[in-house]
Amino acid sequence: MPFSKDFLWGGAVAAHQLEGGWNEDGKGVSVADVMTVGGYGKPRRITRGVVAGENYPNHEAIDFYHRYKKDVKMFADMGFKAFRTSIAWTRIFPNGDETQPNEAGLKFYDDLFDEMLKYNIEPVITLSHFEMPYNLVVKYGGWKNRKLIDFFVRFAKVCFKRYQHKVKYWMTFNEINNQANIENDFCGFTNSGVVLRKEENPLQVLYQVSHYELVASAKAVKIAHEISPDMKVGCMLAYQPVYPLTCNPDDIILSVQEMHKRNFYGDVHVRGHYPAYALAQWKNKNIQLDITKEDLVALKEGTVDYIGFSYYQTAVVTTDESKIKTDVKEADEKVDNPYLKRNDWGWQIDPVGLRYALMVLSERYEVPLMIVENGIGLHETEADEQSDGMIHDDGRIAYFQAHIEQMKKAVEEDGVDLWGYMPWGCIDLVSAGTGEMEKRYGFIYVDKDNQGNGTLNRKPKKSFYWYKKVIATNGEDL
Ligand code: BGP
Repeated sequence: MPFSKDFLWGGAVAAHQLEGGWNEDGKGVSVADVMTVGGYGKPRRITRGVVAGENYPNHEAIDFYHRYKKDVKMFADMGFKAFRTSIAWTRIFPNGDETQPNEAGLKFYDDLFDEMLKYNIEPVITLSHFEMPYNLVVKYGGWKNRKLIDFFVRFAKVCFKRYQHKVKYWMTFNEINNQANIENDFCGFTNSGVVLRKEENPLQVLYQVSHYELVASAKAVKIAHEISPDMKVGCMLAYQPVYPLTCNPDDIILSVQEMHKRNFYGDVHVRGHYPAYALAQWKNKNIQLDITKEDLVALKEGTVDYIGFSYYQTAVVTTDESKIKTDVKEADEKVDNPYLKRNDWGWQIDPVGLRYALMVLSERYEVPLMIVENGIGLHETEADEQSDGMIHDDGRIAYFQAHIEQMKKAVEEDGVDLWGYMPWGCIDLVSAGTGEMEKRYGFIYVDKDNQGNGTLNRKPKKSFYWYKKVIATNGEDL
């Protein structure tokens, strides 16, 4: 049996994508609350403050805030051992810069964690998942400002202290490396509250913002360990391996350079210092950063206990310009992998890439790993229901079968120390990228459409029963 008996089978979500209740019980406005709906090829926009009728996707989301007891019960019915969600920073510190937390916000997560623990579901908690107080953007310019370190650390400390007896597994920033897309408004804004001005050097901003976040993360890790050595704090990376298109040595070098962009964050989080390739790049590009001696000590003292990562797809790079598509926006869509298919949103489906990611991360860092996101977005509506009243999401089942097979190999044949598997969007929720409901990932269908209409009723899909069997057999019966 490849998986240990306490393997954390479960599912993953993020506060702003499912909770709703965006202005209830003292919650402040977050960056997610000022995003518009977008769509495939149509990026979400950021409005200046909340604009009525524009920002609805995350305001109600799927109303988990009021329905969590029933949802957690459904997760328990599936046999979940773990459930990954995030704490909305704005429920705890509505503006981000106050000194006293909001008790009503803290209580919500106390109740949620109690509900999970009632069913022996282990909470796996991200502190900041594409979300932060909007006030910190308006007043301080988001993570461009060093002051954010203290605000985040205060928030982290309050959470660690309050939930130390309920939450063992933590992660600091969701997909911290996704801000390497800082030129893409969506990623820079949601990850770091950063709006890039024309006169600014994107790389300078990227690394300065990253530095402050890495220091904040390291300080949080150290504090968590001081509060309770039982708490395990990880980083969270979007891990998208990059393949060279050919064995042309120039393609190989390019693929390694592309991987540096992704590994940079893991390198600092796990090793506690900046890698040589980053120092060389900063020197060559004349990037001057505000880094103090104390910061470097903090990075060393706050290395992570494990790596949590999301895996959706791989990408291909080449130096052969004739193979690079010029009519697509997303970097991952520019070069096709002739061996792989893409989903409806252009994401390359590559189960073997998951094994590759596990091998590379495990060899590079020698720390335990946790897959905290993986899955496929599909178009599904109630019209797809079969006579048994269920949506037969066979495509999702096939996707997971193939990925879990590779996960098994990584554990059994490659010796990877894997703690858990938490597929993304285990219940349909608002897509981070498009702001739509239409890109569904769930084992559970939620009745709501892109315009925000629907009963919000929940219904198991066929994959619900399939995943239940997988968990019950500890991954033996796929
Ligand atoms: C990850 C994010 C999630 C999630 C997922 C799917 O990058 O951490 O928040 O949404 O991707 O992305 P999307 O919703 O754009 O399909």
